Formats: sequence, C-alpha cells, structure tokens
Amino acid sequence: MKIGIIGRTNVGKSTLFKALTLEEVEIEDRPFTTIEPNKGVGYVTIDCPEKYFNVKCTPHNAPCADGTRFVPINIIDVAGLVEGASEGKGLGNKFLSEIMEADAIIEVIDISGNTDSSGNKTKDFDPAIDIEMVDNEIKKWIASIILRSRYVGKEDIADIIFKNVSGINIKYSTVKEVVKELGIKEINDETAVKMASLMMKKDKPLLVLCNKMDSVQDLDERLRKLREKFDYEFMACSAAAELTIKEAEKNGFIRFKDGKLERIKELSGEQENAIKIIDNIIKKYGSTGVREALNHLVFELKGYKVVFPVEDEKRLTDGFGRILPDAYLVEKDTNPKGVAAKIHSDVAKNYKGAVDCKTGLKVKNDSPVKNGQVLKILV
Ligand SMILES: Nc1nc2c(ncn2[C@@H]2O[C@H](COP(=O)(O)OP(=O)(O)OP(=O)(O)O)[C@@H](O)[C@H]2O)c(=O)[nH]1
Ligand SMILES: [Mg+2]
Repeated sequence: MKIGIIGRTNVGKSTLFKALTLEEVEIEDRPFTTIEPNKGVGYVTIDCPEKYFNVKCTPHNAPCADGTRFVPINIIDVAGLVEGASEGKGLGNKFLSEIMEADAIIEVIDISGNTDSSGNKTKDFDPAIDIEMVDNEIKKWIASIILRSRYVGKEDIADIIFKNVSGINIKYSTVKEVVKELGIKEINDETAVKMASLMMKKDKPLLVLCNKMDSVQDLDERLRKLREKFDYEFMACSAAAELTIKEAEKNGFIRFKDGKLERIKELSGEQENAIKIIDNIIKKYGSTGVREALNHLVFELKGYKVVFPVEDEKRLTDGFGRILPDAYLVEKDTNPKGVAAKIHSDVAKNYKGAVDCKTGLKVKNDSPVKNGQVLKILV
C-alpha cells in the first residue's frame, strides 16, 4: 500500500514524512524546499496477537515493540502544490501523476494560519483556501487524464476510460460503478470532473491533517469551522513534535511509552526545553496525532486489515518455527484465499480453507478476513 502526502508549500509535509519514515530529507522554513519526491517506508500499528495468546513473537516482516506490531507501508512526499499545477504550473503534473498512484492521500494543511498560500509568513490565513485549491487541482488532473480517452460511441465507455485511469491506480470496478452511477454517455469537461470526484471518493480516500497544532490555542474551534465547510475527515497533529520524539528516542535520550515521556539520559538545556514543549502537547492532546492519523486513514477510511498467517495453529509458527512472524496488510474485501495469494501463488493454488487460530474454527471462504486475525491456511 502506498500513501501520498500532498498539500501546498511550507505546511510541514516533509516534516511529517520524516516523522513517519525517519528518512533524511530537507525541511526548511521557506517555500518549495522539496523538489524531487521523497519516498520511504512508514508503519501502521496494531496490537500484536502475542498478548492474546500469551506468547513472545519472532517478527519477520513487521517489527514488534512492547506488544505493538509495526506494519510497513510506502509513503511518498512531494513538492508543494500550486494553483494551476494540473496544467503544468510550478513543478507541475509530473509529481501529481506520481502521487496519484497512491492508494490514499494525506493532505497536510497549516492550521496555525501563520503561512499563506505561497508559504510565506502571515497571520490568520484561512487554510480553507488551500483545501479548495488542492481539491480543485487533484480533480482537474484526474479529469485531464479521463479526457485523454477517445470515445466514439462504439465500445464500452468504462473500458475506454479505464485504459487511461489504470495508470493512476483507479480500479476497473470503480470506473464501471462511476459510469453507471453518473449515467455517463459522453466524455467532456463537465462529465470528466464529475467522474474524477467520484473516483477519488471511492478509490483514494483523503484525510485532511491539520498540522502545527502546537501553535494554536483554539484547535477545536478551527477544526469545527473546517468540518462545517467540507465533506472531508479532519484530524490534527504536530509533525514537528512527533519528529522530535522519534529522533530523541532513536538517540536514546527518551522513551515514549503508554502516552508518557521518560527521560533516559541527562538532557542539555536546549533538549530539555524541546522535550518540555512536547510534554505539554501530549498532556493537552494525549498524543502528537501523527500515528493516529495514519492508522485512521489506512484502517478506517481505506478499510485495510492486518492478518497474521501461520502454518502451525497450535504453536502459531511458520515453517521455520518463528512465532507469529508476519503481518500482512490486505485490502478491505480480501478473503482467506486472497491472503493465501499474498503468501505465495502456490499456497493460493492449493488452498483448501482457513482456520481462525483464536477460535480454532474454520472461516468462511467468501467472507472478508478480520483485522488482527491469525489464520492458518489449509493446503
Ligand atoms: N510549529 C510547527 N512547525 C512545523 C511543524 N511541522 C513542520 N513545521 C515547520 O514548517 C516548516 C516547513 O516544513 P517542511 O516539512 O519543509 O514543509 P513542506 O510542506 O515539506 O514544504 P515544501 O517542501 O517547501 O513544500 C519548517 O520550518 C518546519 O520546521 C509543526 O508541527 N509545528
Ligand atoms: Mg517538503
């Protein structure tokens, strides 16, 4: 799975990307710091079934820390979007096509209102302006791809459109649904924008992540106004606070567990100040909001699930004796055979059924798997 981070310049996209992936990327308080896309691996989190089964896992593809599994996903961060990007303005549509390959989108906005549309310092800037601009550019870009379709009224209109939108990871079934729901008979500027909107809604859920919450006193009021105006889901975060915690943890200065910061080493005056600010954010909001946002997008808006396949349902091991080794992220409607296909094409070919290791019962072959399920595939 791939998540794309989008938004106008200087809102903190790369800070969020770095907090999620710990890749070394450029972050600066000036417009258009990022030019080339940053790509890396971040993690969604889920309780490790080791707690339930009272065993200790031997992670293989997804690390475990204190009973939490970290399941990898791809993240891409791109240059700041400008008005007209879909027509090639700014850094244009090269990166738009790249970001549109993503399965879900995080749109970062600056909730503090301390930077304007061009990324320069200001006061009380209304981020709704940015949301409208990004919304518009994404739709126009997808519409321009749909408009590449040459339909002369002979073939199936969905088939023609799919040839173009498959490149931006829109499903065939989605194109079919969109054409049917909107009653599309021809492809023109107007119908293309309508189709673009509905395709986005179905295949690329977008979460608006209100960054820099550390710089506002009235977060709830600001969120309320935005929620009133737009149909999107909104969450808030401080990417800078999350990044500071991650880096301090990596360097062995602090430990962050059960919502509390513990100091491990003596901190310098400057470090102590930084940690105090973060401590206050956590006391006020409960967390920096970053991990929650990613989990919400993947598990709630996209409906993905994590499945733990094992070969031995009693010992919960794979063929190498590793306990609960793998955690696979699968799409919403994946059934047990789909999980088998994720393991290996041979496993899928010889699939005879699956057992839920928590209940010991066989699961229905045509029902979607459940989030956190431990499955033994019968071959
Ligand atoms: N107060 C505060 N500042 C932040 C936060 N996140 C990022 N910043 C600051 O915002 C500025 C821009 O951050 P970047 O991550 O480079 O922003 P960007 O959206 O990637 O910018 P471009 O690549 O230029 O489009 C930097 O000075 C960051 O330190 C945050 O959560 N709180
Ligand atoms: Mg950047």
